[in-house]
Amino acid sequence: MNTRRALLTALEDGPVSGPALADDLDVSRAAVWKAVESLRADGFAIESTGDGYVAPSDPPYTAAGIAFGLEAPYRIEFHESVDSTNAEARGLAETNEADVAVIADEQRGGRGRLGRKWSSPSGGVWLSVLTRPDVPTAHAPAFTLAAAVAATDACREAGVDAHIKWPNDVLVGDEGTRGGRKLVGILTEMEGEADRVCWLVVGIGVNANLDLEELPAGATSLRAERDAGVDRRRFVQRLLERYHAVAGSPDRILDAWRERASTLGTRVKVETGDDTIRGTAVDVAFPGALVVRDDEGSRHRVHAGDCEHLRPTTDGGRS
Ligand code: BT5
Repeated sequence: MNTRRALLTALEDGPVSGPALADDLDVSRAAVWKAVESLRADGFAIESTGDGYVAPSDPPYTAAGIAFGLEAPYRIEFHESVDSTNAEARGLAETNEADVAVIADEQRGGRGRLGRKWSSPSGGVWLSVLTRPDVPTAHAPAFTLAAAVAATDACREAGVDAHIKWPNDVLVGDEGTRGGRKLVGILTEMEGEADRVCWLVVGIGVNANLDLEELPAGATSLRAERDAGVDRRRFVQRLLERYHAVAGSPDRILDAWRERASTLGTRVKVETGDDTIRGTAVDVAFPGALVVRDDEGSRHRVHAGDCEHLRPTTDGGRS
């Protein structure tokens, strides 16, 4: 662990003195001082007191602030503005990094699926997690489901009653024909080698502290839904902690997804590119296929596509 990270970890347990830390880490006092200064430069205002160094009471929304108290094993890379956190994370994948969360306040070229654009003004949570899970490439869609579960939980904890629409949308409300107002979008990208995942980037975009005027029609934000902004630092910590926990328990992902999904039990229209399937969504199958029963009673497994909810459900499997 580098000195900066070790210092952040040590500060979680209260004041720590420079000499004690230098001893613990077997580094020079100058190295400890350098780490303190580098964290301060990152907005993490460590105080020097008679008892030693003390963490700021209100950590900022920066790399150091997010890393402080985070119970997930990701290195945090924070940017004020980037083209796309997914593109940044892919760049890191080429340099053999793993377990990094790239987070930005603003994206200038945020990306959706199939070349679509993702509006990403300052104030949102735009985040991509780079991991190297040792699984077959065919399992990659399960990580999209895990991200949807994690995002739903983080939004619910923030007081917004979110639910999942297959495969990758987190929505609020059921009105209209599309299944609700879109709060979160997820874009998973990966590279495989010999049928094993080499790297996986799960991009999660949450409309956090944004006004509806800043977003496309049909979108909503945490701030609009709860009439107050969220603490993005806490929100991101919960999101990363949930993602780490859910993605790390592959046999529980499907059940967790089913419990939070509004798609199951709903009449849907799914566009797969070559085909349009109408029917009732009856289940989700590993690693993420939607099972649709059409009006003739035939079952279809849909692996990718755009899903429209045809009418609101009364019993659709929401928790
Ligand atoms: C998605 O695509 O929903 C995936 C979005 C992933 C965004 C994250 S942010 C961090 C990471 N870095 C990136 O560059 N991307 C990821 P899709 O299902 O194709 O939905 C895209 C459609 O949603 C657009 O065509 C718009 O209609 C709509 N849309 C665009 N921006 C939106 C927003 N901020 N909120 C809600 N809807 C939006």
